[in-house]
Amino acid sequence: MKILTKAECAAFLKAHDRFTILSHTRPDGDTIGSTAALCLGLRQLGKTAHVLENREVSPRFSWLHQGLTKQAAQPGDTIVCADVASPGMLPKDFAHLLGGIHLRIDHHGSATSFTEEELVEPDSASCAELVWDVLKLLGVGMDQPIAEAVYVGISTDTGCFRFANTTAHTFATAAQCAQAGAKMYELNQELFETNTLGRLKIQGWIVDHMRMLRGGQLAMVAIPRTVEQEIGVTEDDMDNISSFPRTVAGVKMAATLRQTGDGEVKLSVRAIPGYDATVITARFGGGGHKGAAGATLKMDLETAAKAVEEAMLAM
Ligand SMILES: [Mn+2]
Repeated sequence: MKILTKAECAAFLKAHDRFTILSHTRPDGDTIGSTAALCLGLRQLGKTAHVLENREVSPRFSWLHQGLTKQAAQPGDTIVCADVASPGMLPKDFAHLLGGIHLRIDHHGSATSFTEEELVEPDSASCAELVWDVLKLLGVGMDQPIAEAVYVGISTDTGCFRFANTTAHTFATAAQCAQAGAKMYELNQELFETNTLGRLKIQGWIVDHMRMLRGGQLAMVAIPRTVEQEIGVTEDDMDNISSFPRTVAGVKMAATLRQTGDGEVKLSVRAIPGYDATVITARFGGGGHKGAAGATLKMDLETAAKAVEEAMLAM
């Protein structure tokens, strides 16, 4: 594996002509925005580029891939993945490409190398701003579709410029998006100011059932599958729901447990700067960032809740 600078990454892209671009499983705005922007930028340079259709993309983001997808990579394609931190983050549909991925563009600090070459900048708030830096080096002009793809990546990975990862560079890139005509008000309304009824209902349930520990500094909630079924929430409704209990005043760290199957619980921990969410998830074989981390627990919900509570109180 070879580590590239932005300039070397640009040179690599310039030297190839036919691209298949991969996004990650449970795709978020950054992986969809990054792959869309990269595809559009390469096409602007006269290259043949497609994103590989990711069947997990929700309607919130699928419009960004419209007109860019193909069903399968062809032999001889240069394969690039964006915002994919580890082989485990590739969708199952893409697993057969493992070992044949040429380039990875990413911003995850905890990443595992699994491609021939990689450009990884952990200080970059989003993968999308990194992709744009590389495209700019190639002489790509920011048009409205590229601007909106980059903006969706940046804004979703920074919680609309509120998270601690937001930098001056993040704002500078967003300013270029604005200049190029990205409809920021409409995107912000849709991505950050709109709730589904299902999401509001599960938030209501969380408010009624979360437990406050250590004088209100820690919060935790365990959501049985039957509750999700009764309310009728979709995965889209539950997207990033774990950041909700963290928003209660005084809470430094919050743990959300979802019963995802019989004997399987998904744990998500959110923490403010100065606290490390991975301290909790590492105990259960998980990982992530200090501010946001996760793990899968092979136990029933009650046992899992007890174990997580013990882990939090042991901090
Ligand atoms: Mn990202």
